[in-house]
Amino acid sequence: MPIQPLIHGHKPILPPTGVPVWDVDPYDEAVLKNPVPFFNALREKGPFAYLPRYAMLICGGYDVTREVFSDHDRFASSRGVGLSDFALEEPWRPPSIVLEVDPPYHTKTRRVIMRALSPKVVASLRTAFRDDAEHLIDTLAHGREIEAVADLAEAFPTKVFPQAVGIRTPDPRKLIDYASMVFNAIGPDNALRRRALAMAPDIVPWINAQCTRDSLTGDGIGATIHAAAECGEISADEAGMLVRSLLSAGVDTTVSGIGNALVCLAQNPDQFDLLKQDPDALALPAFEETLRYTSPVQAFCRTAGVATQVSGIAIEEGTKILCVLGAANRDPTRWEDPDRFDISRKTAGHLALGAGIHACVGQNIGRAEGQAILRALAQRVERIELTGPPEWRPNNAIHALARLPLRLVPRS
Ligand code: OVM
Repeated sequence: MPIQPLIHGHKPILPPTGVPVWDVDPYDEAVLKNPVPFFNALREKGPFAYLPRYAMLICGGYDVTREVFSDHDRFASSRGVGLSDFALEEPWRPPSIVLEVDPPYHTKTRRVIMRALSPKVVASLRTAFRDDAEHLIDTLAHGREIEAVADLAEAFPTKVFPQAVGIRTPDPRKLIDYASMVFNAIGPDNALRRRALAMAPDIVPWINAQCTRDSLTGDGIGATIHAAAECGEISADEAGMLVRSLLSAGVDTTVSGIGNALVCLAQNPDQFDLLKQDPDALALPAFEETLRYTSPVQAFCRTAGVATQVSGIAIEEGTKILCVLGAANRDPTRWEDPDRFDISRKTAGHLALGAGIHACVGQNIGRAEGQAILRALAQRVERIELTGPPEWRPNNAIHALARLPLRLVPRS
C-alpha cells in the first residue's frame, strides 16, 4: 500500500463523479472580507464542489448543508470541525469534549453544559445584561465618533460574559486573543492560523488557569459546571474542559454578532427606525436576522465517518466537507430576497447557530446579550451614522469587523 500524503492534515480525496472542480480559496483574505459573491458562486456549483487546493468538498446550499451539518451518525465532529483530521494529525490543543466529540460521550458532556446555560440560568442574568447594556450605551451615545468594535462590540461581551461565568480577574484582551486562536485554527495552515497560534504561549496558560474550580467564583456558570463534578456526573478535569469551551465559544461569537448588528442597522436606517418603534418586541428579531444575514460563524467542517451518499453524490470515508453556513443562510431557494436585511422576516431555520446535536449550546445567553444591546440602542439612540468605511477582519471561521467608526446620535 502506498502511503497517502497528508494534504493539510486530512485524507486527500479525488473529485467524486458529478462534482465540479473549483479552483477557489475560501480562505483568501479578499473572500473572507467580502464573502457574498463567493456564497453565490458556491451554490451555483450544485450540491458540492471539489476544492483541488485542499482535496476536500465544500457545500453551501441550504438543504445539503443542513443535512451534512446535522447528521452526526454519518458526519463526525470527533475528527475535528476544521481542515485537520484528528484521526490523522495531532490537534493544536486537547480537543473540546463537547464540540469535537461524537455520541455517546457527547451526550454526557452536552447535558452538563446545557444545564449550566439553560433558559432558567439565562433568565437570572437578564437584569444585569440590561443594566450593563443601558449604562454602556449611555456612555457612548454622545454624538461624537466612536470605534464601535472596541468600544461596544468587544466591550460588552468581554464584561458581562466572564462575569456570568465567574472569572475572578477577567482579561478582555486575553479572551479576545484566545477566541482568535480557536476560530483561526479551524482553517488551513495559512498565515491567519499561524499568526493566531503564535500567541499560544502568552494566552493558553492563562485560559487554562481560569478553568479550575478554585479560580472561579461560587455563584457563576463555571461553578454550576464544577458542581456536576462534585456529584460525580463528570470528573474535575472534564469540568475544567467544559469551562474552557465556554471561554472558547462565548466571546468572538457574540462580539461579531453585536458588531455585525450595528453595521446592518447603520446601513439599513429604515430597519433601525422600525426597531425604535418597539424595542422590547423587536430587539430579538433584529438580532436573529443579523445572525441569518451575516452568519458570525461562517463555516465549519464535518468528516465522513463512513462511505455514503448525499444528493446523489458518492462520498468516501475520511472526506472533509466544508459546510458554508453563510451561503446556506443566503440561499434564494430557502429565503425570499435573501440579500435584504429585514428584521420582520421569519428567521426560524437559519443555520447560523448550527443544527442537530451540536447546535450552539450557548444560544440563549448569546441571544440575551445581543437583545440587551439592541434594545438599549433602540431606546436611547436616534440615528446610527457611519463616519468611515466598516473594515472586516479576516478570520478562518468568523465573519467579524476590525473597525466600525460611527456616531450614535442620542434621542432628545
Ligand atoms: C469548544 C468550542 C470551540 C470553538 C467553537 C465552539 C462554536 C466550541 O471549545 O467547545 O462552538
